[in-house]
Amino acid sequence: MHAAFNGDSFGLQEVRRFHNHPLRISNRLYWNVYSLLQEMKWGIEDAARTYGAIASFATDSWAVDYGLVDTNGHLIDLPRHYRDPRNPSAMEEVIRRIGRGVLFQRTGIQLNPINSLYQLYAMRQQDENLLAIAETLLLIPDLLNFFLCGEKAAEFTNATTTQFLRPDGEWDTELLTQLGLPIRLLPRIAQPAQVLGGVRDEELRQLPSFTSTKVVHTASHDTGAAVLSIPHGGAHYAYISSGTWSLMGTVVNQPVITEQAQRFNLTNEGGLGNYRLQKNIMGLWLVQEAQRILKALGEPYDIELLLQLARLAEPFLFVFNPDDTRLLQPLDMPAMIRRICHETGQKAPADAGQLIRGILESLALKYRQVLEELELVTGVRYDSIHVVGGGSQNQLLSQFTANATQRVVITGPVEASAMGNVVGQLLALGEVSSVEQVTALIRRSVQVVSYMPQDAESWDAAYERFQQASRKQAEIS
Ligand code: LRH
Repeated sequence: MHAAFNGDSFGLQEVRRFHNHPLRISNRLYWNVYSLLQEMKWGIEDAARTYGAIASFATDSWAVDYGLVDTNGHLIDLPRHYRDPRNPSAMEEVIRRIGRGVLFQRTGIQLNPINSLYQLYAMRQQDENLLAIAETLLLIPDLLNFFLCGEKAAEFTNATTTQFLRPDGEWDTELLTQLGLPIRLLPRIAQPAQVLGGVRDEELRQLPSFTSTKVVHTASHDTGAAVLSIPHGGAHYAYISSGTWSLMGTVVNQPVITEQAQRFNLTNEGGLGNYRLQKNIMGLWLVQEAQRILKALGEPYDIELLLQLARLAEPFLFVFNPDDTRLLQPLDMPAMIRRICHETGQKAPADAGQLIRGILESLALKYRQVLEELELVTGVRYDSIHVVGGGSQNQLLSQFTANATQRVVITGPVEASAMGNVVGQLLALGEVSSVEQVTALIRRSVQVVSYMPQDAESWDAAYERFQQASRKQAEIS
């Protein structure tokens, strides 16, 4: 994305869009980070050709995944995908050794098999040889920054998602040592909204005026960036950063590390001068995977068509907890959902419309549950829910969310992470000077669409069924 700031507001133009498919080799899941780097470089070149001199650029990406580099700066292996099947058992083992309560209290982070801590532990169990030659662990945006500018650092917002950062913002070397994980891998921690360095990449340096382009640390965790772009009016609000995941939470000043937060398995992820008290919900991954299988079966899979079919399908045919760990990486999503329907004594979806409707209704009901948990933990009632990110374009889900929660849902911006990314750069470059200024700037730059709650009664009844099904799922899985 290219951003142009006129001192008052900013606009974004898409420069280049590319797929990021996981790569499965022998039932291991990787990210092709070399192809991401190449696409990024082409994107930067395209932007420089079209728009001329570029003041700065910054990278944000999904959290938790990392690459290991050796003393000569070689990437040792392709970064593993957080959905790699090795992680859930590694988490169980770490829990056995350290204890659930201790893990949460030391880090404030939700116990989730995707966290870097469990990935690193799995690596120690299965690939100790790779670990032995590693010098530095770099999360995905840190790794891409290293490729482009040669600097090694762990940007704070993303580093919190590793689950080996303490609430005071320092690495938890004691926890790693207890698990036999090497602390020599940890780079220095760098705060967001600061300049990291200049461009070292020889090809990029050949671009006009690129020798003065700065590489900046924005909030490099995409969710951290997305939440910076919420056009809120200052009142109490909850948010959903909606995409492959649904990240639902609220912004707090300090991590909330209480027994209740632990019981609800909430997380505290680092932001720009604040934290996000949040739950990571399985999100539109369920729909994306359903689409992949429908396509393979030669059935309709276009999202607009599926949403039209879902609109016409019977309401509440089945409801389920989308956070069932079996849904993290099933090879056949619709089959796994049908299995959950049978296990919970419900009718299973017979066609694509029913399937998609049930998924969206279940997500909305999950949002209600998480909203209730957030409100219990903070003691605050949230009058509105801001939905940002690609999923905010899904009108059916937005209406369901308003209905299930009986709160006003305000959607937009769609390109939330990109907007937040830009804001981090404007702060780093001194173009804006405070988070308050940022929100005013965002409100001037974003258009929103609101949804009013409807059908309270039928959604209340469905919520009862959702809770029953969730309890049953917890017994079985
Ligand atoms: C969303 C996200 C989320 C993480 C997940 C790995 O893209 O960064 O915040 O938990 O990806």
